[in-house]
Amino acid sequence: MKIGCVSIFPQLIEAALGEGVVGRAVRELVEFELVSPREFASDERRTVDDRPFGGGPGMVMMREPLEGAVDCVTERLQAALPVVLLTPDGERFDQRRAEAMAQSEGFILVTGRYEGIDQRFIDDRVDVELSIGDFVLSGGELAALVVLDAVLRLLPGVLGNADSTKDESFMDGRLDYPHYTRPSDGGVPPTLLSGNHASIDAWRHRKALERTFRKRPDLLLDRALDETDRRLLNELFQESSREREEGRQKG
Ligand code: 9D3
Repeated sequence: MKIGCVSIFPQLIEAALGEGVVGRAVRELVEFELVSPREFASDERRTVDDRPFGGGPGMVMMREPLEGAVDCVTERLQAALPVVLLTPDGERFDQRRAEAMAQSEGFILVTGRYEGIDQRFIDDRVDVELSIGDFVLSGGELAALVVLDAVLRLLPGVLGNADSTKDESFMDGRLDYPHYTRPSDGGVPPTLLSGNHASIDAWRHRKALERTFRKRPDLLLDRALDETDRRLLNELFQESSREREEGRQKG
């Protein structure tokens, strides 16, 4: 896989890539090129931002240094890769997108600072705009690292444990079941200590669905449910209606 990254704080990106699962992926499995727009500023002071036409607060990132950096990364990677801009007004990044990106040839992440980016750079060069959620960061670098982490851990050979991402795509669209470890005294659901793997699987399946229903019912809305899930959800719904009814009677 080929990944390019454009940022005026390359040290921030680099620091995070030194360690852990993602660091190893980048060193061993990814052709990675990191370039700062400052290298493509045209003045002595390496200016990459300027005041907005029309006035107003804040500064705007200039198009030329960004274009120079994207061209440089493209040249070094020898591939025409999609340019992904991290921006608060992008489409929401999610697991589905991470999976698609993990199966691609690669991409170039572009991060911004300041109030915004010259719209002409976006119009001419950006293929996808992504946001990691509805909160305000001080720049796109941490968002780019979030995207990198989510994508790179999906590459074959990154996790060490080849099974654990499979299990995730099986559990896709719902929350995890609760986990327990030693000591086994008290509070551990007896099924988990029974050694009966069919009933353990059934218990985990039901708990995963129950947690999703209680904490993130929105996740159940966009997925197709099979027969077992529909039956379990029906039971959970009846149970919670009964609890609500009892609550009302007690006051
Ligand atoms: C007043 C308008 N602001 C938009 C909410 C301007 C602005 C604030 C913060 C523009 C850029 C930023 C820096 N954030 C990112 O670059 C960013 C981001 C984010 O702030 N939240 C969630 N996802 C992302 S991806 C990039």
